[in-house]
Amino acid sequence: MKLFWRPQTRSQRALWLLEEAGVDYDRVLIDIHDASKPRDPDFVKASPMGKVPALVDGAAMLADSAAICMYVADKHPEAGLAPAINDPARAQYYWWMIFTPGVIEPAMSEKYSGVEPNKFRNSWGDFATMFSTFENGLGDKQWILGDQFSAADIMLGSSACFLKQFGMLPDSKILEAYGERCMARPAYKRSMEINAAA
Ligand SMILES: N[C@@H](CCC(=O)N[C@@H](CS)C(=O)NCC(=O)O)C(=O)O
Repeated sequence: MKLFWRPQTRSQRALWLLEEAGVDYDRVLIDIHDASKPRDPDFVKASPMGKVPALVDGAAMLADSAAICMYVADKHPEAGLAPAINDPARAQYYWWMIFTPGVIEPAMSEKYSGVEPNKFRNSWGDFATMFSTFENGLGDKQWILGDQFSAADIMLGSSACFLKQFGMLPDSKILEAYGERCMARPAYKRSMEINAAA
């Protein structure tokens, strides 16, 4: 597998997932700030929008951190990062995997840009609803699906960290503690070391 990535971006999620899965992969740095530089043709094919992360795995190729996390977690069931397809927990897994790109990120972007929310029109509701749904969904559980860490925690845990980094995390003991649990994982730490060394 070849991961196209850039430090300090959403690539962090794919790195973290690959480190959790413990699989072999190569990393290829992409300069997202200068699209005029020639780019690896595999990256161009895998990421039609020119965004990182992207992944190429033989004939399979895809972009988007959530899609990559789902792909690798399903391809490597032995890593235990996704409930089995016929496990009822799979339903909540889907919901929470989509919650970051479908709800958290647009709500963050709307708030950050100072756009007037319209929670009935917009599919992400609004920032306050996103936040209470996230917090209530986690409740007193260790991970979003309960005791079992999954790829959904990579999406949500990284989002909790991004919210904090952008100074957008409202007072929340639940999400603060969740972010800290995520950051304490050895695979998360390895992914941050890879980021720092690039
Ligand atoms: N939904 C995508 C978003 C990816 C994305 O926006 N990546 C940014 C970096 S965080 C990027 O590559 N920007 C460069 C560009 O748009 O040209 C994901 O989660 O992977």
